[in-house]
Amino acid sequence: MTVKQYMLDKIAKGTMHAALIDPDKQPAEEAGKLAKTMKAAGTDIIFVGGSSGITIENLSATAKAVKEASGLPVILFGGTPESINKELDAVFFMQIVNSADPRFVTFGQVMAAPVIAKLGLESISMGYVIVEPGMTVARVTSAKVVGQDEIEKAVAYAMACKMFGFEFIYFEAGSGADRPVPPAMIKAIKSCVDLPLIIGGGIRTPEAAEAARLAGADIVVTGTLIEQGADDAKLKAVVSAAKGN
Ligand code: 1GP
Repeated sequence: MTVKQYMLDKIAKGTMHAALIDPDKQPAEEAGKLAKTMKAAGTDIIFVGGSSGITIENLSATAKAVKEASGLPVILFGGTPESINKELDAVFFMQIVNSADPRFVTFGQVMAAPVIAKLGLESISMGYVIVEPGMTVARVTSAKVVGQDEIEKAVAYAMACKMFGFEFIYFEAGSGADRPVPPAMIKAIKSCVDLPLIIGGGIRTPEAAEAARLAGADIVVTGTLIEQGADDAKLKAVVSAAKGN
């Protein structure tokens, strides 16, 4: 089964939880342990990637360790064209739709496409929109962030993603954000655009995870909480709230 089909099957039954593991934040062995912990907490899929410090060495070692330790599918989220490798199960072929830097809109993807084809990796297209505060990813990509209260603009971005033909959309408040994507924005996007909707950035509590799910998120992503070494009970509470079980 493809990773895309795995996600669509899960989404058809309810909201998924994805754990984001940044290969730059810990050695691969430690990443494997985090993935195993997250699998026990109920996570459905592991996203690997980050905004800086990604190399083919740390990305491939992390993807391998995560897969071996958790048995969960591993999908590249972000990263660089040079770091794509055969340890990945799939790649989110992303366009940062509101980046003002063409490297993140087209040129990086043009570099990555032949590598993905040569390795025979599954590629899943995704429109990625950065919402205020945006954090590091907004700075690195020179994004024109969507304001927390700019709901119409967020919906317009989502509609454009649909018209571009993206398979998934991701609305991102930025890793470590003090405010996640507002539930009202999630609800408005979901009511206008029928694409699988991924929400991440600043989700660190069961309340925030539940709010994203109830507003219509199909996949809720958490990263910082995992990196900060939250205890097993907290991780399980956030994953359960994201999934509604
Ligand atoms: C970042 O959306 C993800 O790309 C996760 O954000 O680290 O704030 O959980 P956090």
